[in-house]
Amino acid sequence: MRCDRVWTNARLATLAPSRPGVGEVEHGLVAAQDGRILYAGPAEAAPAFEAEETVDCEGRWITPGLIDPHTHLVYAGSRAAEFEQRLAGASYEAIARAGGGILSTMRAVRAAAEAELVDEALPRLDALIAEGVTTVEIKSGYGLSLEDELKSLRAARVLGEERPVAVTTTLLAAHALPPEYAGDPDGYIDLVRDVILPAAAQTGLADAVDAFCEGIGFSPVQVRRVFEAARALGLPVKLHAEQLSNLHGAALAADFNALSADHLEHLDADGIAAMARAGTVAVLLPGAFYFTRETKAPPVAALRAAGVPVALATDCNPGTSPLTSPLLVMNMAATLFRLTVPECLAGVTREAARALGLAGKIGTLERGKRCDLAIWDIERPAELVYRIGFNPLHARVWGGA
Ligand code: DI6
Ligand code: FE
Repeated sequence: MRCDRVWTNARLATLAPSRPGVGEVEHGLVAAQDGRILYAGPAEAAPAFEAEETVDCEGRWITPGLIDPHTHLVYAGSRAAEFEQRLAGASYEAIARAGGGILSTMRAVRAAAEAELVDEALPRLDALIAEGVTTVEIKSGYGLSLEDELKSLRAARVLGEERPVAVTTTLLAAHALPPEYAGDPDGYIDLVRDVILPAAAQTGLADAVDAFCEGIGFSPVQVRRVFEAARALGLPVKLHAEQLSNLHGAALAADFNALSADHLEHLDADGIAAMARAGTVAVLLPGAFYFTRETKAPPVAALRAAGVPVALATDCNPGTSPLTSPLLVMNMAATLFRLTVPECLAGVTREAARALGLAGKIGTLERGKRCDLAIWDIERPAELVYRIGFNPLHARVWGGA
């Protein structure tokens, strides 16, 4: 059988749901044609391929390309000074209420041209790519006006053209209250619903809609209004929920068949049951948990028992998770949240794809999926989770190339 490329002499972690654990194949082979996986499985069961190019993996491990399903990669400026304030005792919420936090990044984003946003985000994107990321979700949410939210989404799209990586975009206009709407959050929600959301939908700049449901963000009633508008426009939703307190945001998200509810440290049993019924993915963000010194971990055992799929993401953002390492995310998820190695690997591949609504297209080594591979210099998959600050990526393949 003819094909473009085969990778031989590899050990595979297919993450295919039909196989146990990481879907290990000891003597594996992957074949690609037209950017898609034609075969991934045991070499002895493979058809006889006639490939344009054969890559000998010399026993290395191949996993699906990694997927980061929750980032705020597009922003300007730095919050290192705020970090120093926090080290001196100020809380994240106190800094936010004093006009710092998200609003300080908003000022920098508003002042930046689209090309500057791209330039500032590229090193962060490159750091993800260097660890095998082949798909990344990027949110707006630091513009907080029509013009600046669309500018941020355009910058995210440009990032996907500048690098060999798939970018999905999320409109997070309901992230914080901009100063021109101080005292009038419902007025800002009107703007999001009636102006920003329709514009993002019409221009095709948003693949999904997100909101920050929190005391320092927006109330469940306000989030519901945003979600109703998203539904009317045919856009899927997801939610920052139960990060700092329990406002029952996850259940609200599940009511709208959300792709995911994210953070979830303060999630309760009703929220878990609602997510399980709706098939809403739990996206855990151990970087933000670590960086804000949160002490209440998300209810991982209960999520597992209820069969809620669990994904992992960097939450890369300047305020609570200045993190661009999916490998460190896996280590933190194992150490801080007690995920197993297969759960960590599924969290950055198969379940991350599901959290983006792309489960049929990416996230596992299975026939028909886009040929996104990460090839690692490791002896066993646990090394990807176990080591800290070490990157064993040997090569990365995006769309077969
Ligand atoms: N939750 C977070 O952790 C980030 N946004 C959100 O909704 C924080 C964003 C920031 O501080 O800049
Ligand atoms: Fe976030």
